[in-house]
Amino acid sequence: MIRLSGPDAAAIATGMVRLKAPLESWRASFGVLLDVDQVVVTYFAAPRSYTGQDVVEISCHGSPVVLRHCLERAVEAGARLAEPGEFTLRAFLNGRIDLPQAEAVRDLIDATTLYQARIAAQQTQGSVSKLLSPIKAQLIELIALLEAGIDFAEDDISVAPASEILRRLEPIVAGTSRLARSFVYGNLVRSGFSLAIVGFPNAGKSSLFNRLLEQDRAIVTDVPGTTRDLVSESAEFEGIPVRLLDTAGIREASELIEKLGIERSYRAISDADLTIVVVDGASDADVSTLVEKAQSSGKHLIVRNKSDLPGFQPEPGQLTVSAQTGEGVPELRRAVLDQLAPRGELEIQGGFITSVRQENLLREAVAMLEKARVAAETSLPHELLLLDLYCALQPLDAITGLTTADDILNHIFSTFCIGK
Ligand SMILES: Nc1nc2c(ncn2[C@@H]2O[C@H](COP(=O)(O)OP(=O)(O)O)[C@@H](O)[C@H]2O)c(=O)[nH]1
Ligand SMILES: [Mg+2]
Repeated sequence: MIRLSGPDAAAIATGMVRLKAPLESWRASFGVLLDVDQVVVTYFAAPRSYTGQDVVEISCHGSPVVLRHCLERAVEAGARLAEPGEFTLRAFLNGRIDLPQAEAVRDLIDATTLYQARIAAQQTQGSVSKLLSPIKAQLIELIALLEAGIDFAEDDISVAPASEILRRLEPIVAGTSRLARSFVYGNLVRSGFSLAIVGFPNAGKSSLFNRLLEQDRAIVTDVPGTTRDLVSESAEFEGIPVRLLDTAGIREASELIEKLGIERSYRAISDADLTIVVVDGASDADVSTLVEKAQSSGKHLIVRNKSDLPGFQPEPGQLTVSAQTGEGVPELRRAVLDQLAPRGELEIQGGFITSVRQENLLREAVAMLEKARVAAETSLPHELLLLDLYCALQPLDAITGLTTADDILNHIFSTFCIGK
C-alpha cells in the first residue's frame, strides 16, 4: 500500500489513478494505476484520518516493481518520501493522539507476542493518559488553591493550612510513584528477559528447557554430559518474551569440550536476568555452591525436578516440578515472572507504563513533589511551594507531549519505521 498524507494527497492520487468514480471520504474506489495495475483507492478527508490531514491509500498488487512505479509517480507529482514515523508524528502534531499513544503505535508494530500487542493497543487508545489524568487534575487543583491564596492574600482570604496542603499532596505523590514503579513490570512486558537453566548433569535441565519451550529442542539422554554448549531459544511466559538458555551440566569434567561448556554455563548465569537451578529431587546432591553463584549474579529460583519418581523428596523453599509430566510447570512460569517483577492489582488490569521516557519523567515529578512536601512540612512560603509544584507538573505534561522539545520528538519518532 502507498499512503499519501497532506493537502495535495487527493489531487496527486487522482492524477496517477484513473478512477471509476470520484473520491469520496471513507469510501474505497476502484481504479487503474497509469495502465499498469488495478488498484483500490481509499480516501480519508481531513480531519477524520490517521494524520488529521487528507489521506489517500492506494492498494496495489504486492509486486515490488508496481509499488516502486506507484511511489515514483507520486513523487513526480509532488509528493515526497516520508521520514520514519512521520505519519504518526503528524497525527501527534495535529492533536489526533498524544505522545504515549504515538509511542504505543511503535510498540504495537514491534510486538512479538499477542499480549504485548494487546497492551500496546490499549495504550494507543490512550490508557497511559487515562492513568495520569486524575493525578494531574489533583495537582492542578492544589496549584489553583495556592495561587488563589497568594493572589488574594492581601484581601484577608485565609491561605490553606499546611495540614490541608499535605493531605492533598499525599495522593498525588502516591499515584505518581506507583505509576513510576509500574515500569518494573511494564519493562518486563515490553523487553522480555533471559533465563538460564543450570544444574548438575542429568538433573533434567534439557527436559525442563524443552518443556518450557513446549517443543523438543535440546537433546535429552540419561548419559551425563550430553549438553555441552549453550542452547538458546525464544519462548513466552504468559505473553512475555523470554530467551531460554539450556546449559551444560556443571561437574568436574575431564574433557576439554565439556570444560568449555561448563565455563559457558557459568557465564550464562552471570548474563541471564534470572537463573533456574535444577535439582534432581530423587538424589541428595549438594547444590549450595551453584546456588551461591546464581545468587551473587542476580535473581534465581531452585527447582526440584522429577516429582513423578517414587523416591522424590520435596524441599521447603524449592519449587516442585516434573519436566516429564509437566506438573508444576505453569507455577514455575508464574514464579519466574513474580521474581522478576511482582505485579499488583493494577498491573494485572493493564495499569502500567512500558516506556523508559515516561518512567524518567514520572521520577522527575516524584522528586519535585517530595520537595514540595518538605516545603509544606517546614512551612516555607507558598511561592516556593508553588514553584516545586509547577516543576512537578512540567514533566507530567511532557509525558503526554504538552511541553516537549523538538529534539525529544525527533528522538521518539526516528525510532519508527518508515511509512508509519
Ligand atoms: N522421571 C523423570 N525423569 C526425568 C525428568 N526430567 C528428566 N528426566 C530424565 O533424566 C535424564 C536426564 O535428563 P536431561 O534433561 O538430559 O538432563 P540434563 O543433563 O540436566 O540436561 C533423562 O533420562 C530424562 O528422561 C522428570 O521430571 N521425571
Ligand atoms: Mg542437558
